[in-house]
Amino acid sequence: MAQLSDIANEFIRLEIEEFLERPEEIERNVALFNRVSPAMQDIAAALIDGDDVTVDRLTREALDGGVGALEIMDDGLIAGMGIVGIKFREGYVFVPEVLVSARAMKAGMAHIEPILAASGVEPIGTVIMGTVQGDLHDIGKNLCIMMLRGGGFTVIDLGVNTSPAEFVAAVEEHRAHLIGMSALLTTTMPNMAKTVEAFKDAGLRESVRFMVGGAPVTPEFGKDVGADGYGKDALACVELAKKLAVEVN
Ligand code: B12
Repeated sequence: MAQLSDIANEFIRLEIEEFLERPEEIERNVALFNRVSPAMQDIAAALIDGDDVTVDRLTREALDGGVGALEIMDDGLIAGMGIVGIKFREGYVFVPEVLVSARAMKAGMAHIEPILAASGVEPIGTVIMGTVQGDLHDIGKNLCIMMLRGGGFTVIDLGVNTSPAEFVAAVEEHRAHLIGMSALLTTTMPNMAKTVEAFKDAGLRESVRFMVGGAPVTPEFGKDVGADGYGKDALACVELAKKLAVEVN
């Protein structure tokens, strides 16, 4: 079994020791950081520490050293944000600290995005993506957008706090058939259902397919709100978009 003491990065070891309390989260993170390379641990540590300059430098160095963009995204940036999320939930850090880590994440993503977007394939279709009304979280949505663009989709990004009417208007304007909704708050998840309803009211429900995602969203919840599919992460989002694109093309 993976041991805490086997994790190369001392900062990560201390973070797990000091801030993680739930046995399943300790076990998951010990296993995760034992699996990822020391270079990815360093990126995760700098992100947790909110050090955007170091995240920027380490991401560039890793890419120059031949590490894949996806590996950096999953094993460095998202892994680090996972710890930040737990510290936030437990009240060890607050909104300003999380924003500083989010800025560090953006510094790393700035190098990764062009690589993921440069696959040069013909557009498969247009996806309208937005975080639902009342919700300002956009890191996960932006990762999905990067991956969708890299996977050959044209993406219209409606940003955060997107009302049902804005989703409908964007679909009409861009003649799109795929919609991706992101929600990170249990209080905003019901706005996914409201958006699906708005499409029914506009007589457009049959011509579009809905994808839903975000940390608190589950496949069951997706079914309940009348979505056509749920994706657990950005890779799953692209797979789902490809599957649904076939249905509406
Ligand atoms: C960063 C963060 C913030 C930042 C957001 C910065 C930004 N630009 O996004 C700031 C500090 C602004 C913030 C604010 C708030 N936050 Co906040 N935040 C987080 C945190 C720590 C990380 C979220 C994140 O970026 N994760 C990393 C990304 C990569 O993961 P992801 O979003 O899940 O996305 C992945 C998948 O879900 C999927 N996916 C995402 N979207 C989609 C869409 C589709 C279509 C598909 C297929 C897939 C998909 O793919 C992504 C990539 O793999 C989470 C904790 C957590 N563990 O989630 C809390 C969290 C979401 N926040 C929380 C709270 C409470 C708040 C505030 C209310 C705090 C406050 N008191 O003000 C405000 C709300 C503001 C608002 N109205 O939205 C709670 C929500 C609790 C709940 N039950 O609803 C959480 C869970 C923390 C906690 N445990 O308490 N937050």
